Amino acid sequence: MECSDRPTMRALQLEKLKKTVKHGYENVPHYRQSMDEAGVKPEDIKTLEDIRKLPFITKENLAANYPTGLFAKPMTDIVRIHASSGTTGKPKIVGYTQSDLDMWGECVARGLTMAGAGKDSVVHVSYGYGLFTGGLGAHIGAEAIGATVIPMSSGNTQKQIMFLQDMNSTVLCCTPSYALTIAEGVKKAGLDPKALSLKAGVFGAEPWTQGMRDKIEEGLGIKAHDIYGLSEVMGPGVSTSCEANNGMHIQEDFFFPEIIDPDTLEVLPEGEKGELVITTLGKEGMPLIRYRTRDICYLMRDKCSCGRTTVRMSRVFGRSDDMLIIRGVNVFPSQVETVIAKFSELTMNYKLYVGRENNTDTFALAVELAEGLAIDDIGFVEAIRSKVDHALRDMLGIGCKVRFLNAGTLPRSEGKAVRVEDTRTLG
Ligand code: DLL
Repeated sequence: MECSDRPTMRALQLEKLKKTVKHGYENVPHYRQSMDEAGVKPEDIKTLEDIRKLPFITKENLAANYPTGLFAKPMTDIVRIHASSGTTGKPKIVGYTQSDLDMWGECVARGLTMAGAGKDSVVHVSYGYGLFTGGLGAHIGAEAIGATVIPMSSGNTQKQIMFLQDMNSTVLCCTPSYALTIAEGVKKAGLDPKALSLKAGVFGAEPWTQGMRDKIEEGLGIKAHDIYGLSEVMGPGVSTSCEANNGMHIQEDFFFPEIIDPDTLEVLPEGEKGELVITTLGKEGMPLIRYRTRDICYLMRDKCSCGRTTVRMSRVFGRSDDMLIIRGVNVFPSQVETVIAKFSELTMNYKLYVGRENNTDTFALAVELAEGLAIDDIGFVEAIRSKVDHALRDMLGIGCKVRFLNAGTLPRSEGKAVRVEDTRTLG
């Protein structure tokens, strides 16, 4: 399927889309109601383009149907539950049938294979296990290819490094921020990353930049791959980057992607940046029809040197809803990260603080200096401050107050890094 020609793929997608829409309409009150309101029936889906007649589903709809209102199968057919945090304080609950789990395993297996993993690999999974889909998602894919899986979960970095060494792990799966924490631990332990057996990493669950990828690849002596997914839709493995490292191949026989303008909700021409909308093809437990992911990216259909013909999505630039608006300017944390990565004097451990004083937004960055550099070296700190200030202003179009910290001061991430503290909404 990953190398199929376009007509074959489109024919399969249409067949699965028709089934999904019918399944949703017949079994989920929300879909029946929203489609009735939009005046569209499952029989109206005759071409793939007809998907545009269907209403979107949003995370607010998920919250309104908490906990299991969107399940399209009875609980007796649901064999697994996962959840992720929702905006309203209640989690988003997702249910999987056995067939959904098999499909998930297939998707992650394809992603791990893109990273060179196979039956001989030792896959060290440091995503959290539990309701979060990272741990069990990477796990199910590694099992599907017959690799040896080490279900480490996250945390206890020293123990992680011991297992990486002693079990000759070849593939590491975790968040990019935790990969950096592990790389830092390897360095601190005085180990040469080349002495580890690690060859590749499959990192995702949070936005990251090329600069961060370079640091991880160098720090662990591996090739880093990007894996994307979200709990509502399945978990990791919706798309993964291949050896060409030029976008993530979407598993198109299981997911139909569209890019929309988040303001007008119009579908954008292919190649334009906007919000990713996903329709699941074949998922039984909780089918999602035109789910607004809020993730900002673009699609690429030009030929990939790896030979796969599936459409690729760019890295995720941020979310249309976690975008910060500071003094009227849209700011993505990833833009700040790109600036930080350009300075060898800085580490990728940083935190952004947004607040309000005298009716004006305040914006500050705390970032750690590289090992061996000290914040009390005033001359050095002032020189670097001026360079970082300029680079941030150039990138963001607004000023940002920079505070330097000694290496090792900020709390280390073991899962998704919390990069922003925005106190404006609290008062
Ligand atoms: O983070 C699933 C996952 C686990 C993906 C492990 C990859 C690896 P949620 O907790 O529901 O699910 O969060 C989903 O995380 O909408 C994106 O905003 C972000 N995200 C996930 N993967 C990437 C990535 C998992 N590779 C949300 N790059 C998504 C950037 C990502 N952002």
